[in-house]
Amino acid sequence: MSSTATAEPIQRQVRLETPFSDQKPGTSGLRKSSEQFEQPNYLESFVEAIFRTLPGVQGGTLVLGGDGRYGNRRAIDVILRMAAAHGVSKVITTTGGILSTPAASNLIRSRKAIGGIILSASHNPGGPNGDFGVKVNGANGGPTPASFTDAVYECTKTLEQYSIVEAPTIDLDAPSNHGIGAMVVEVIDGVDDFVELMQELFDFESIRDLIRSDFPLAFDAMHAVTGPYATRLFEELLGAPAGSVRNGIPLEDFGKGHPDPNLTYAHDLAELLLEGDDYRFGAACDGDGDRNMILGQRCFVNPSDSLAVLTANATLAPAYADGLSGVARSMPTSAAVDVVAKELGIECFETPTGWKFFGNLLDAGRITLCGEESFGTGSNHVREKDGLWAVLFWLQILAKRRCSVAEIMDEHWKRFGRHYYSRHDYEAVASEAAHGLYDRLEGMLPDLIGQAFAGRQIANADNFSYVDPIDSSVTKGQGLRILLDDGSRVVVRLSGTGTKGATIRIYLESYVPSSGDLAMDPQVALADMISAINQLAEIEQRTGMDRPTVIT
Ligand code: VG1
Ligand code: CO
Repeated sequence: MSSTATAEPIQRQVRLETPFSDQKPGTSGLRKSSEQFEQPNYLESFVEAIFRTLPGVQGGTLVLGGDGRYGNRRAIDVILRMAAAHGVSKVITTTGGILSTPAASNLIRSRKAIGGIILSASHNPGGPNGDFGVKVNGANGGPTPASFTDAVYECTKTLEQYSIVEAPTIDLDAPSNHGIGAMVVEVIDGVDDFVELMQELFDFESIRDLIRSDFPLAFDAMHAVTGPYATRLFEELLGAPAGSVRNGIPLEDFGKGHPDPNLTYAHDLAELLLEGDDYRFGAACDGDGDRNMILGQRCFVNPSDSLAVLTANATLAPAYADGLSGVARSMPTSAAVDVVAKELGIECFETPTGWKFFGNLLDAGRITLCGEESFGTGSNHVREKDGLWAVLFWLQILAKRRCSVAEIMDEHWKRFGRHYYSRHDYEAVASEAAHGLYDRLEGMLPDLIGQAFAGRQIANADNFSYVDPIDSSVTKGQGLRILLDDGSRVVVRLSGTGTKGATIRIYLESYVPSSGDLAMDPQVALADMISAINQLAEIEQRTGMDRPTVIT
């Protein structure tokens, strides 16, 4: 145990005029380029505002770690020294600073911490030319609500100094205990507690049997945070052969990749599963481990469908054997889960985009599972979406049902009907063009009702607004919805997580009952709606792009 006995706080003046002038109130944490984070006092100013705003800092326990990207270790060093200066009594951090977002959520809850600081820009690329991020989670383990981020923003507007101590950099190479002044720093293996939790939720014995029975699988960690977790889970505990986990070593620049588990950025894995026959199951997670993509042999599972399948099969996992209290999905996520919830007779909630909106429902016990179309699925076991949890859940279902992923999907659609679904992203659009397109479409909405659209009629059109069922808080302006008379719909949103220009997201959904054609290519099934929205919103004229950057 090393200790710096005299760690007196030093006040440093903040030189930047308004360091967060372009930080939008309401966004969770701060996600910017690495270059911006390297400006003098930039990280420190934001962290100061966090420590001034978070309840219980004096004498409290804090969880700290990140996805291993460039900037992770420097940020841990700065935050530890600032935590000591603010009277935090203990910081729990991890070997190599490696801690996935769901594992952090679990630690905050199990160690009764006041919250956690997670260093990640999630699925955005990393490295000196990539992005960095600082996320703050509260005592329930989940992303802090808008009221907290707004208060941090207010604080940064008038910030003039921050408080820090001088202390040698703590060695993160092995589990150990340290001290900075009176503050204890506990370095633990960030994988252990998470793996234990997974063993409580799922029947590892049955998954092990499945994997032993000629069931080759490929997991792509994308050189991001899930590598060490996946190696422990799949190769060491569940008996998958060495090499089943690909790109399993976390790298500061993610091997120059884009750690976003979708068909575009996890292309190598997608090709292995969709064009070859060597693997029965494939999966990938994002930079910080909260997203998941599920693939079967020649079968891609749409994330909206994944939530519906987990809901319909939940009782196959020990943790959910007694059934679910309810489910929730974000507004742009397809209504596939709604149909299952109706049949199960449980409540189904529709929330704005972003995991923080599930927090109140989970805390109140109103929902057990929830998910987003953006490859996010989770449950009440933590307060974040959880990529590896979703992968294990799928393996659990396959272990009990002993059929292929494609068969699970076919049977699901035969029972509940199919929600054809696709998301088209136009990335790095000039900000003015994107806002111009969005504002124009929003202005048109009232006049669209009753008009023809893709051979159908527009039944309703609005900008989604949400009243939280637990605390009655209202969140407005969450996305433009065009609802057609046959239940199909198009949603248009602007991304809140991009760092270059603006990203326009177009979500398309059309329902076919179980008696209809269930085997179409979604792009074909949705083709008329795709061209109708492209025309209506003048996408090509206004963005100069004749196709989306990413199609899911
Ligand atoms: C995107 C997704 C959203 C998700 C958010 C954070 O937001 O669409 O569903 O909650 O990323 O995910 P946006 O505003 O860009 O559409 V992560 O993996 O960064 O924690
Ligand atoms: Co993420």
